[in-house]
Amino acid sequence: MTDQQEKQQALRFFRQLVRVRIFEERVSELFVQGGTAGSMLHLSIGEEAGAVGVMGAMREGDGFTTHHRGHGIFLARGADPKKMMAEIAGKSTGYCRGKGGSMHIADRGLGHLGANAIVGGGISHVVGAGLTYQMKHHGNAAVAFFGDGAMQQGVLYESMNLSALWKLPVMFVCVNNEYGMGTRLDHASASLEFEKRAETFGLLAAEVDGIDVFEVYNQSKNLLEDVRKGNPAFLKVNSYRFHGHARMDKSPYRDQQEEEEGRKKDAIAFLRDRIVKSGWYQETECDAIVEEVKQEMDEALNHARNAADPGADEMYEDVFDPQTTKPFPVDSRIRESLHLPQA
Ligand SMILES: Cc1ncc(C[n+]2csc(CCOP(=O)(O)OP(=O)(O)O)c2C)c(N)n1
Ligand SMILES: [Mg+2]
Repeated sequence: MTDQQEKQQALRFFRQLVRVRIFEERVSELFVQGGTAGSMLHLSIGEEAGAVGVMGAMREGDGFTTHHRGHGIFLARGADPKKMMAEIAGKSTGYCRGKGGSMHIADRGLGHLGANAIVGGGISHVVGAGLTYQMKHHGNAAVAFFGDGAMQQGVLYESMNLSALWKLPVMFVCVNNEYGMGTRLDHASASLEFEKRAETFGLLAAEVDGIDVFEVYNQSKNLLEDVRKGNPAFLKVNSYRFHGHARMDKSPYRDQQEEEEGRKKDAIAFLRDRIVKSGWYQETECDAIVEEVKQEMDEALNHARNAADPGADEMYEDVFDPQTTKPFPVDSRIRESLHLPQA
C-alpha cells in the first residue's frame, strides 16, 4: 500500500468509526426520550473497530448475521442511518417497516441475514448461507458476529464443526467486550484461549486488538482469502464496552478505575492520533469530518422522529409468509390487547 492509499484508507476508516459512534449516541438520545420501539437498546460504543475493520474486508455479495449489539456492524456494511434509526423507532420507513427493531434488523440487499436477540442465535444461519454459496459457487463468504457470551453456547461448536467438515466459506467473529451482561468473561468461561477451541475444530484462528482498525482489517482480509477457498475461520476482536450492557444499565459491577482504563481502548482516538502524526490530516480537518457526521446522524434522528408509524391494518404484512393462512385466533387476541376493533 502506498502512503497515499494508506491515507485514503485511514480517512475512510476514521469516518466510518465516527459514524458508528455518533449513530449510537443519537439512537441513545432517541431511547431516553422514549422514541424507540422495545424496552432495550444495546450500544456498540467502544467496539467500532470490529465492525468497521471486518466489514472493510468483506465484499459485495457476502452475507452476515449479528447479535443484539449490531447497529455498528450494519452501519459499517453500508446501511442507511435514516432507515436504521427509523427501524429502531418502529417506524414504517425502517428497514423492516418498523417490525424488526434494534435487535431484529435484516436486509437481504446488503446481505444482512438478520440480527438476533438470542445469544448465539444467528451463528448457525451462516452455516446455511455458506453452504448455499459453496453449492452455487458464488465465491462469497458468510460471517457471523457475536459476543464473548456466545463462546459458551453449544450452537457455536456445532456450527464450527459443520463448517470445517464441509469446508464452508464461513467466518466466525467474536466481538469480545469482556462482559456478558454483568458477568465478567473469566467468571463465565474456564478457558479464555478461544482461538485454540476454534483450531481444535479445524478452523483457522486469530486474535486482534480492537483498538486498531487497520489490524482488524488486515487480519480479516487475510482470513477471508482462505475462507473463500473453503477454510472456515474464527476471529476474536478484543475491545471494551464503554457503557452498560443496555442503555439503562449503569454497570455497578465494574469499578471506576476499570472503566477509565477500558475506555482508553478507543479506536477513534487511536486512529486520529495516527492520522495527525502521519501528517495526513490536521486536527481541524478531523474535526470537520466529525461535524459532517454529526449532521448526517442528526438528520437520521429527525427522520426517525417524524416518520409515520406502521398502520394497524399492516399488522401482519411482512411478518408471515404470504402463503400462510391468516392467524385468526392470534389476530383477535392482539386486537383485543391493542384495543382495536375486531376484524
Ligand atoms: C440464550 C440466551 N441466554 C440469555 C440471554 C440474555 N442475554 C441477553 S444479552 C446477554 C449477554 C450476552 O453477552 P455477549 O454475548 O458477550 O454480548 P454483549 O452483550 O457483551 O455484546 C444475555 C445473557 C439471551 N438473550 N439469550
Ligand atoms: Mg460480551
